[in-house]
Amino acid sequence: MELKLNNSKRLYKIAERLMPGGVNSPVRSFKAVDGTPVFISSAKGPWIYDEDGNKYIDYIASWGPLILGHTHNDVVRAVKKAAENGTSYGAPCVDEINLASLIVKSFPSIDMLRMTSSGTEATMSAVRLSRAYTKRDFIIKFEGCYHGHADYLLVKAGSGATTFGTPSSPGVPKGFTNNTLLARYNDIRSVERLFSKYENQIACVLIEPVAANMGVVPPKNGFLEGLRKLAQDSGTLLIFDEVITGFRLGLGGAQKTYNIKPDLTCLGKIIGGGFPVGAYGGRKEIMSMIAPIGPVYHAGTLSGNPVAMAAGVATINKLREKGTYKRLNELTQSLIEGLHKILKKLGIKAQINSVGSMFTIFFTDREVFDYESALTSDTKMYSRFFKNLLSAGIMFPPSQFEAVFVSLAHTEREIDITLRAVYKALKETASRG
Ligand code: HOZ
Repeated sequence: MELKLNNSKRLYKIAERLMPGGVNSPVRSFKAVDGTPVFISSAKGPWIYDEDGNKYIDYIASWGPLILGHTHNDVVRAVKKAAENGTSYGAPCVDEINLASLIVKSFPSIDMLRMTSSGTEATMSAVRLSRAYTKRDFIIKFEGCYHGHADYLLVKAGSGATTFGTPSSPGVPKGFTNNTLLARYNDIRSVERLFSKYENQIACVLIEPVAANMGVVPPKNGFLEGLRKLAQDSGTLLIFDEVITGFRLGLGGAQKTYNIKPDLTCLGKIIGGGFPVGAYGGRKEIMSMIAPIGPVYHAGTLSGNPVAMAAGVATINKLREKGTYKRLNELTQSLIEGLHKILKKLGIKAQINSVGSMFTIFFTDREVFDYESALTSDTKMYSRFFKNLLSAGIMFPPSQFEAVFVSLAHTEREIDITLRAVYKALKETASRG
């Protein structure tokens, strides 16, 4: 059944004249799935509504932040109250302390942190800090991991960079990436080789502890432990980019799940409750190098913005209620089990990688454990699946190389509707193969 999308199409034509690709962030353009984006008019709980009056069960969740679902009452109330008091002060406010305390309480590796306005700024600033702290220049990143769009991190980067075939962006002078060393996710040998080649020269190992920007790729047993040891032995800082996993996998993020203590942690998404926020933090001794108490510069007019802080505090307070993650993970598990059954019934070869309440379906018969294996998936098939699902009222990410997010607003009812839609969508996807 074709969706009626006249208004979205009309709006997209206007948007295309005003913004590259009609959007302010590439993956949401639907280009990767050979379509044009739906324009959203409102959202509530697990549901999202477009400008043509269609409604969808949303599994994008604004790419991760909306773990409580859309327009959660507590968050909206907190935001309204904060905004009525003042939208930005450029001066300290109490909710900065409240949010920072909640983060410190949840992440034992963080004594002190600094707020930013995005995850990109958080990773950029954490890398700068690691270089200043170690007095070294080289950094290690992993193929397929995405850490925002700082120049020297756009090397074999995941997310939109992979989706649109430019994992290493033009416009980045070679000199800017000369100090970025690439290793393979889940391949500790590739990291060991770099450590022996660049002995005592590596400032940090930067990683998404659960990769989620080449689709979801969990760490194999021992991989994160191996990184921790290599970094420790070489005076290198281990930086966990938990922009996606922070407060998604549990209150203590992936570092709690896998019991590894990084030196620095980057956060974003959920800690802003749907507003633009990032943060980086770690041991006091390292964080004390940040201006104004140390020489490493970092600043931001909207860093610690009172409305964003209030949204973050309301979100985390809700997440701290008993049984939250258990319910979220069980619900996700029932969706994933249903998906496996459908795939089996229809004889479709696919891998589902999942951790907690996030997962990705890869249309490949290979195990997906790194960038290369993620790239074996049939993106054309994903694109057909995405479109069939959308027509059935289910919004999955419009790219193979992203994560599906379940929220606390989803219930068994939405999971049932989703599974029925998935069955039809996959049947059609396979029959038109
Ligand atoms: N980089 C985000 C996904 N990993 C996409 C953000 C967006 O388009 O909103």
